[in-house]
Amino acid sequence: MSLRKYISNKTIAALAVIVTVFGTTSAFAQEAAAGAAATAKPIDMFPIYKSAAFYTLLFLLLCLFIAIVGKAMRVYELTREAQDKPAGINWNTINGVLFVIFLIVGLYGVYFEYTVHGNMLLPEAASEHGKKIDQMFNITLILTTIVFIGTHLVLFLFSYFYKNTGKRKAYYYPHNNALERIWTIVPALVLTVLVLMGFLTWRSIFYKIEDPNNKPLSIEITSQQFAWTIRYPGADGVVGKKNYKLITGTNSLGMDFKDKNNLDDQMAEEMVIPVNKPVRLILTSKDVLHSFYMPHFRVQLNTVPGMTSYFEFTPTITTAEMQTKVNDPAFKYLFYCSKICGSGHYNMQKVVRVVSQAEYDAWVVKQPKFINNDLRKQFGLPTVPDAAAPAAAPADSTAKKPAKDSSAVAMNKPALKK
Ligand SMILES: [Cu+2]
Repeated sequence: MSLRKYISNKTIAALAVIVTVFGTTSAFAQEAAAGAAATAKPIDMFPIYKSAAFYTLLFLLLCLFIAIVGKAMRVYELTREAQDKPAGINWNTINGVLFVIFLIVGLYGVYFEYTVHGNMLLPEAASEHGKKIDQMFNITLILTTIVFIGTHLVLFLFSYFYKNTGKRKAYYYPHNNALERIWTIVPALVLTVLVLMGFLTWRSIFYKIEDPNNKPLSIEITSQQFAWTIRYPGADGVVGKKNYKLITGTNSLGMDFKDKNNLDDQMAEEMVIPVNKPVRLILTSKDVLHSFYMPHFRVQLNTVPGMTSYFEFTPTITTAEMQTKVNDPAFKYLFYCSKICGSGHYNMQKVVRVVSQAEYDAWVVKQPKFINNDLRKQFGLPTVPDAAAPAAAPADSTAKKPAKDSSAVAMNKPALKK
């Protein structure tokens, strides 16, 4: 017998497969039994489950399994064909049933996402404009869910009910103007409404009419790799000018102390804001693009080097109130960087505390000033004897100035004039 004939002999091939399978299985079983006998305690599989190689092998094994099943079926069909018997497997029915299974599993997945992961959504918005954003989010979610479920029911059930049975012939239906109009106009109208809502909400957030009786509190936030600097305006309510050319080891923000508005500016380790009072964030960056992100307040805006951006919002729920709402006494509002800005990006977060006006007033006077004697000397200002102490006392006499518009932050301008 030639080698070719020897290999194609069915009986021998089948025997070889059985022997190989039996041999490998028993070898593995013996090894496992020996392993179990030698080591009394079970093997720690945790590091294996964590490795990528394990899942790669598992995936390859699954592919191999599918390939073997596929090949076996092909052989079965070819054998029936060669023997002039009718096809053994009705693929149309199998495909139809698979479509229905996919529909059921998929819809269960949607239900799971809405209930289990839906519970992990952010709590209610803690700011005035945040309610509008949540409303838009919910409307969009409801509309898309209805369309999603409707189209998927139609798609998969049609595939099941109208599968080829050999008894029907497909109806040739190339064109229908009425249908074309409906599926163009309806989505266009829905999208127009959604886009307009977004546009109007955006305008209401970014183009506010200032209430003279409730002027916003200005807070400047400067981002850098990988930290935030929070600057409060001090007693004058105005955040002073700064210039990147003045940045030194002692003057990390490059504050221009020739601008008197800078003399009472304070630094803070956390952002403390009074409830129901508008806050005007002045956002700048020292190096690369970062993104200022306060998820609970639905606030997010990039901080861009060389340019100042503003975001005004009004917090409506204090930290203590939110702790009761989410039933977590350790709850804290935070702000983050939401732009992948480098290796320490994950570390860019700070605490936000929303408190009553009285608590805020008591806190803010305790915050230290940016200016110190080194900076005073540098800018030719008279030094004060006890500069090390935090500025609990009222601001310097030089800093007294009536509160004007807080938009006095004009980066670079003084330097360019020189
Ligand atoms: Cu960042």
